[in-house]
Amino acid sequence: MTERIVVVGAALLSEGRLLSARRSAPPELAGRWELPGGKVEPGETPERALVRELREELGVEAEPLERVPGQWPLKPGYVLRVWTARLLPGSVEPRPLEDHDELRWLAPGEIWDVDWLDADVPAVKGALLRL
Ligand code: DCM
Repeated sequence: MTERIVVVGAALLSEGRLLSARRSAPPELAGRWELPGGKVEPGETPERALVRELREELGVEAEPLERVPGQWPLKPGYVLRVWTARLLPGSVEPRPLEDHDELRWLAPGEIWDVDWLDADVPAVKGALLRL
């Protein structure tokens, strides 16, 4: 049976803008933009993983809102699932603590100004419907 590793991504929304994060590693992905997130650990729910990854990568306290319908293949054995999310009241602003070297809040007209990872493009389109 094939293991399917779930990578969760957050479409973090604030004041009608979407957060994008520029990857600093690995070399083949560095410089491309993504929805922040990461792998779900064994025994962890995707929603808990999302909260953990946003805390680790961005230093924020956030909550998942809604699953963006669909899932998208990454490298073999990995699949991307995305939730919209919001910062909790009192959370600090996101900072690129690991994996990223720049963050941008994108207004609706700026969404396609950044070079999204291939897998993230359909996820971003889905998230935009909720912006
Ligand atoms: N990934 C992606 N889009 C995201 C998050 C991750 O395409 N929004 C990919 C990049 C890696 C894999 O998933 O190939 C695992 O991500 P990480 O290295 O962040 O754990």
